[in-house]
Amino acid sequence: MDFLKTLGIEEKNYGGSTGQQWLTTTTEGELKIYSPVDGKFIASVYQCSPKDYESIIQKANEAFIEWRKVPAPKRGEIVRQIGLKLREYKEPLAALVSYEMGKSLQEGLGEVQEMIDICDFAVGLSRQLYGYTMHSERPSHRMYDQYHPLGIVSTVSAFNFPVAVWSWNAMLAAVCGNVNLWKPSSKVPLTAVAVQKITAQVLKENNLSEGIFSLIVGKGSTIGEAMLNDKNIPLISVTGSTPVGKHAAEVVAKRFGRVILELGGNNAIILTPDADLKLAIPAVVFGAVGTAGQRCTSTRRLIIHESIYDKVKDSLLKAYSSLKIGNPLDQINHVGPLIDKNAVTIFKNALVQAEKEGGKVIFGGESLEGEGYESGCYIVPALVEAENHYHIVQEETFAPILYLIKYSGDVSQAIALNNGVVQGLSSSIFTNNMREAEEFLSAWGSDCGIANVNIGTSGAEIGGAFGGEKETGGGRESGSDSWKQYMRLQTNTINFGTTLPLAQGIKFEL
Ligand code: UN1
Repeated sequence: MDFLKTLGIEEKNYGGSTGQQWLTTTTEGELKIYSPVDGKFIASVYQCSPKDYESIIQKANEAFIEWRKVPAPKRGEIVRQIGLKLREYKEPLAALVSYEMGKSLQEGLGEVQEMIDICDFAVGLSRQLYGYTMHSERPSHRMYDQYHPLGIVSTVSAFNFPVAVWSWNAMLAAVCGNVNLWKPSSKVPLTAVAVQKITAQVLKENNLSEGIFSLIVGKGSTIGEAMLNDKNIPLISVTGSTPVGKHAAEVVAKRFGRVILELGGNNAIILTPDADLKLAIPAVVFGAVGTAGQRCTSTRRLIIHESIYDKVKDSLLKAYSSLKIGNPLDQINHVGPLIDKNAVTIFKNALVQAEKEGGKVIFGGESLEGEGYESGCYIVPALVEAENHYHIVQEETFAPILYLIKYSGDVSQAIALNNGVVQGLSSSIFTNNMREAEEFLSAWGSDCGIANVNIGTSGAEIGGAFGGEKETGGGRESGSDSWKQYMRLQTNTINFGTTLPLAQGIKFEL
């Protein structure tokens, strides 16, 4: 495992850092990380104590006082160097992402590429933190708005994108003048430790203080709760399940903090009679089985017009039969393991429930045993004929289950099914019919944060805003103008005249 050495991962690692300095607590429990790829022990990480949390916050607050004074393009220069450093470490970091999380090496490389891309995006952004100027209603007055940093921005990331989601938040937050605190998923803390060490090199090379990029590995019940309740953190970005996000939203709202929520998705692809199946079938299969169905944007429902239903079903059965399942570091395989054995149980239970509700599993569902499958986390992706209203179809099961749902009538019927769930992250339509495509994108079309035509639901580019509506939480990360959430908007009015006219024409004379 050369990549562990290259990344500075020891057999035992500390879980708290303010930059280059690491906190040395060892009494809060040790997370022993086993790879879902082969079940082998990789390394362990010590969790932080509430006292560690306090000292990290103190350092971060001190760092913010200075960091906010650094001109934004100079902050961008630091982020540019982080992007260069990530390019240097792309291969080993991708290998660790794949080995710790279980996604294919190609997807691990893609995830690190997303980090690099968001660095480039943030560098450009550092010269474009634009506000508006307005014309004042009063003579000799100038009015404009500007964006200021918030303070400590904290990112709580999920296991499925162990590094990219942090970078979407942290790189934007950093050029905006904030300092960052990262709480990674306890299932994949090693990649976070590795990234912390990479960023620390850049901070050291630039003689920057501790506290600009901090890491805390710890329990949700202590550290997570402390963060949610802490007025020192004006913004928390949470990626995770809907119940986790709901709790975070409630707690943070009580103290008037801000949240960016990127929660569950239940993403559908619509196949209309005009769909080009040469494009659609690979997009559906990648969307459903890529990352073993563990992306927020994974395709979970396929809404197929009855006139092409049998044809689509046959093509999918054929495609699924040719899937190679196994070690994701071996490029020949399409599908790797689920994150852990608990996820396998959840996958199997979902299939049982789907059948109970009247669904029919027409492919897959088995777990794999024997040579190469020792971790017990490998399963065969499932195809299930189902109806949209089943309870299990309404839920996000974080596994490769694709529900085939038939529709009749026109595209509005399909859109109603697409929208007929509580989540609202990603959605797609495959059609060559311009009217169908435009209706899908219209105000009465898809209600999701992402709506695509003739491409799948997953694999969003970093340049667009990423997030969704309804129980997906409403937050936006990454591209477009998501950066505005990491800043506070201030309106400034300046009187350069010799009188004091009041707005709204009010007369007040002394
Ligand atoms: C996630 O699953 O949390 O659109 C993020 C995609 C990736 C990001 C997914 N760019 O599939």
